[in-house]
Amino acid sequence: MENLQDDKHRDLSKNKSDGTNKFLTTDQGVKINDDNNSLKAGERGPSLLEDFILREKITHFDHERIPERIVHARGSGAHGFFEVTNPIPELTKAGFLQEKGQKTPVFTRFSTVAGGQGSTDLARDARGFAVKFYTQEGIYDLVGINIPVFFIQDASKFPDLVHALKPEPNTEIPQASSAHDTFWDFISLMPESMHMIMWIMSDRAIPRSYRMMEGFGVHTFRLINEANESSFVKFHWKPKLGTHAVVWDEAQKISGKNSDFHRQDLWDAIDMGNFPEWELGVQVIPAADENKYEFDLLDPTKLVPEELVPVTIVGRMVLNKNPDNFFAETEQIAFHPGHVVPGIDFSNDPLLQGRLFSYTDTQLSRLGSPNFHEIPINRSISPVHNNQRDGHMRQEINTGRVNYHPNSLAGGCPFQAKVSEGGFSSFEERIDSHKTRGRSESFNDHFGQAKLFFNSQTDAEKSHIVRALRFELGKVETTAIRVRMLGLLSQVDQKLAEQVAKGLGATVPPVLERPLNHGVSPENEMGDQESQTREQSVAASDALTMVKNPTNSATIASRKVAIICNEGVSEACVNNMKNALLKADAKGFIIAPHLGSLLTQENGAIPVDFSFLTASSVLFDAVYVPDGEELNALAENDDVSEFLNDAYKHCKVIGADGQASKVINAAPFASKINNDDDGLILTNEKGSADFAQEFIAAMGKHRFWEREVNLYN
Ligand code: HDD
Repeated sequence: MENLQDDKHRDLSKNKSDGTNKFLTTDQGVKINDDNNSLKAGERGPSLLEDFILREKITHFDHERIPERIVHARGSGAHGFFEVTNPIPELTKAGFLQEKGQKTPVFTRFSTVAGGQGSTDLARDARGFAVKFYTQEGIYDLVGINIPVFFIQDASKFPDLVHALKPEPNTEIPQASSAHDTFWDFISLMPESMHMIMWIMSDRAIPRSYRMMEGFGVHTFRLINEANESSFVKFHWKPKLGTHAVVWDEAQKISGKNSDFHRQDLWDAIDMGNFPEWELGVQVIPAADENKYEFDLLDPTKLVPEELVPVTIVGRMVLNKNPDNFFAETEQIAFHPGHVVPGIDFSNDPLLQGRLFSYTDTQLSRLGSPNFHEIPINRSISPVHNNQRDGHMRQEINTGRVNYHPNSLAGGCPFQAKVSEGGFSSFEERIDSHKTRGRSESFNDHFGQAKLFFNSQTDAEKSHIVRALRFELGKVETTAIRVRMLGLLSQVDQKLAEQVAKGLGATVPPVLERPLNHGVSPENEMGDQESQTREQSVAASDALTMVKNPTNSATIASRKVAIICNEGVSEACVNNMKNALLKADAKGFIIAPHLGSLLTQENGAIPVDFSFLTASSVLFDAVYVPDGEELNALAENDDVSEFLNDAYKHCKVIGADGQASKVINAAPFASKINNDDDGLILTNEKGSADFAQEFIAAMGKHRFWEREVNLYN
């Protein structure tokens, strides 16, 4: 019997472009006649086991999920390219860094660390920044984060850190949040984490967009040149759009309004042709300078201040294509810090050394097979020839009978490559030492750079750190953990600790004579190595703040402005602002009490993008209320008040022209307005070009922190 109920939707002409017809088939290629009904013994009878079409479909469905990543489960990625702008052959023989203009395809995946796959994008967390370079010499993965340091110094503590950070095992609460007892219990006993804690409590941990984050390789790596000379290197990604964040109250609200905020932001930007771009920079430390600094280059809780070693830009990365299929590409991509190419090598950083084991191991259980390199997104573009064979889901059909080396039957093929032929050889570092489980004394300074980071922040940023710590420790139920944390914070900055303590209704304990050190238990606070605070040769660094970050400029490219309108809105005002925003590469969206369109003052109609139900201030960078006729109704609308109040509270630009100031003056924050507030742009004029320019210039200053109560100063 023919079963073509969907005949009326058929358009076979659309399906011929790739030369195949697009009939529905089974996985074995058999055309399916009815995909809507299972095979039954009579129309009202039981289903038949014989129905291979039903069984195949359900079986495949039953196995559609693979284990999520143990950390970094939630992420988004995109394709793009890396282009060399400043070749560095004198430092590295890596083929993809040799010539100006040389391009290498990349796939980049951004992620949060703690939450599960369906968790919110706006958690307070580090963000993964992992780049796969498909070079002519094989795959190179730079698997970094948006923070230049890490919590721990030795890989053996990573499972403990992650156990403590993830939801507590008895309740599986909380999701994607470090604000709970087990995390802070662990941290309060691990003073080496204090530098990273300062970063995580700063606004770096709540980025405005993946496109507005710096990226860091964290560890010190090695570059090796043709002469086999090695230098140490730190990798940096610098975003073209500057480094920006949201505020914590905003982050929590975004999590409710659109928990896919960062994922959608990345997708939409690429979809609209606003391709995000970063510069790749290197800090190069000559081998002879290995022991020159007050910190150890091998200690991943330390950064190299840019004042000591400047960042040299070597190229740029542009992400210009969204994946076609999230699962096939973003989910199945397998990164590994051990995927390196000749010219790049490892340092002895004990965290990096442990990572070199972990990543392949995790892919084996996550992707389920040693053949994960054959999944299209993971495939090298340079040819792969070896004697690795078989295993689950093997794709390659290797021919011939020789699957070993050395051999004579295949003429010795595939051959080993000499170094001069591009063969990888590890840097021959001389090691003359005792086998030990110890940790170098040069790793003992746990507070020097935590202070450097904190002292580099502006007052507003310090205040945000106080607020974040009050929030996080305020969620901790065990008093002893809070007190231990206050003790550690006081070793970073006494006033910081006191301000946090005030919010917790606690007092800062006196500093222990010998502070806690590497992971000691509370009963045995005297470990065998002391932690110290070493004077830093750099007291403060602008590269470490977000407000004064050198990557920032007045660009508002790709920013979103909410234009709050009602019936009778002035089309002239709306168009004036929309056009000015477009010229600045930003975009205005019409938000109104209802969807559809609005009748304008000029008797035209403008389409509405969002209603107050589906939009919220936290999803936009600034708010504008244009002149119009039904402004009293807007002024009395609770949704509008909340919209404007949030924009004000989150220190965003708010503008109104013509009669629309009355809407601002009716908002709850009106009594607090300070005449010096440069983020409030109000004019009686209607639709003036100067007004729009002033609004855009104010947006270029990003946020107006003066509105906040400062908790530090
Ligand atoms: Fe890791 C994933 C970055 C320490 C073990 N890590 C993972 C991802 C990033 C990082 C960006 C996600 C990659 C993706 O998008 O698929 N990890 C870091 C950084 C670290 C770090 C910058 C310290 C400097 N990681 C670290 C240690 C270990 C791991 C010390 C284990 C000893 N990381 C893993 C893992 C993951 C992972 C369990 C989970 C999924 C995956 O590898 O592919 O193997």
